Amino acid sequence: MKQTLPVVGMACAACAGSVERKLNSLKGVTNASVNLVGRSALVDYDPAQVTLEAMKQALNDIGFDLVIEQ
Ligand code: 9UX
Repeated sequence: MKQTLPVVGMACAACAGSVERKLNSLKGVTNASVNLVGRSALVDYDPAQVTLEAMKQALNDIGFDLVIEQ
C-alpha cells in the first residue's frame, strides 16, 4: 500500500537521503521516496511485513520523526 506521511527534522538534501535510505532498508518497504521541500515521504510498503510504527522508530533512531497519527 502507498501512503504519504510528514517527516520531521529534515533540513537539507543529505537529511532527505538519510531518511530515504533508512526507510528503503526496512524489510517490507518496497519503495520510499522523500520530498524534502514537502517535508514528506511517500512509502510503498507491505503492511504484513512492516508497520508505520516500525518506520517511525527507525527514523527516530537516526534523529528524525515520521508523523503517523492522522
Ligand atoms: Mo546537512 Mo541535514 O548537515 O542534517 S545532513 S542539515
